[in-house]
Amino acid sequence: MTYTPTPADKFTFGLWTVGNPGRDPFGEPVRPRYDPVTLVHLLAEVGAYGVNFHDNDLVPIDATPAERDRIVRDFKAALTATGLVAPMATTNLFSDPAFKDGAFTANDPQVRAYALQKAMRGIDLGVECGAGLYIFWGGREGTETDAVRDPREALKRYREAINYLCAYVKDQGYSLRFALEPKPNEPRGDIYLATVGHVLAFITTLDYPEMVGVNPEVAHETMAGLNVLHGVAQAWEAGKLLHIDLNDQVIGRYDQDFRFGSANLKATFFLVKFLEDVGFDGPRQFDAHAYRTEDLEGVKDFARGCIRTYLILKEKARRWNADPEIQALLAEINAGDQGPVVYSREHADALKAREFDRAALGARGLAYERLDQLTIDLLLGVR
Ligand code: DIG
Ligand code: MN
Ligand code: MN
Repeated sequence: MTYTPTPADKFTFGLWTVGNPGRDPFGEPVRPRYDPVTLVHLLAEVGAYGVNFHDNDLVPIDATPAERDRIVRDFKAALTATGLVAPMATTNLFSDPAFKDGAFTANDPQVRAYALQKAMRGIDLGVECGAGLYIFWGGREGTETDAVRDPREALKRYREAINYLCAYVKDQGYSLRFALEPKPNEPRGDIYLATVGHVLAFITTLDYPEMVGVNPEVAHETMAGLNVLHGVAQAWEAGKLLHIDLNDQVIGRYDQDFRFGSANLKATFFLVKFLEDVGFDGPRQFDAHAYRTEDLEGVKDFARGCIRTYLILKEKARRWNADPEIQALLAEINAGDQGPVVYSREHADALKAREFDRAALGARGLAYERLDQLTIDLLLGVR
């Protein structure tokens, strides 16, 4: 196996990932800021299918209209030259000091209005570059103290903004869907819509829920102490898994956005297996960045590593699904399964009258240790 990516894998990176200059709260940038065209060519070199961007990753917030047009023209030319696409775009509603108290949920109505304007312009830019999906990550939509606003007011403002922007997309006739990206905290002390579950519930309250899905991120669900696969599977089952941010994370830490699979290999394996088993057809975005220790070659190593690990685990998943001992064990474990239970008066009466040997139920060995060790053996390359 060569683990060489193809466009069919739909691996994407944001400009902000391979373009991350390595600044952190305790240190200055360690890498130059590369222009979007350079980054597009870097992503083509490592085998990406596409490149995503925040409005200001591409067009500086203070660019003149003429500068904007030139930048967009050069970016689209680089896409054409490399064959890359731009499937997703988003708005930076978190860097500028104007958003220090949030954007859509800020207490200042002028800030909320500016955020809507910036989002509409970002949507226009994304559509102009070919995006079919627009992500909202509310990095500043939160608090350090709940003295400042009732959380219900925050949710109402968030809902108004998403409803307004859905209406804008419909009015413009754009073929664009939205995906909300949850995160529990950082940069705000606590962020609204903290997990996949919060977002799935929130979507049901919108005017156009059919236009809105979820963009789970591995690091963010992990920061919340949750099983990433369970959230992703619930989003999928709800028909709301429109996109996914792949990276890795050590629990209990700030958002590390590590190279995919570099921290929790078994959890990453089961996530890849799920995405491949269900035939997830969305872009697989690596929303991650290289260690601060790296130079440009190291950034390429990082990007190649994200891709390589995904492809290795995709092959491991194929082998897990074909492994006779693993599949025999699964068949044994699930032998008694009689399919869905559907209520009827007769069924309920019979079930209430049934005798169960509770001791025997508790005594049965389930061989999960053997099944998990076979998985570990497979991941460690000894089967
Ligand atoms: C961080 O996880 C966020 C931002 O990078 C961006 O808005 C979003 C898009 O994937 N992820
Ligand atoms: Mn993150
Ligand atoms: Mn993300």
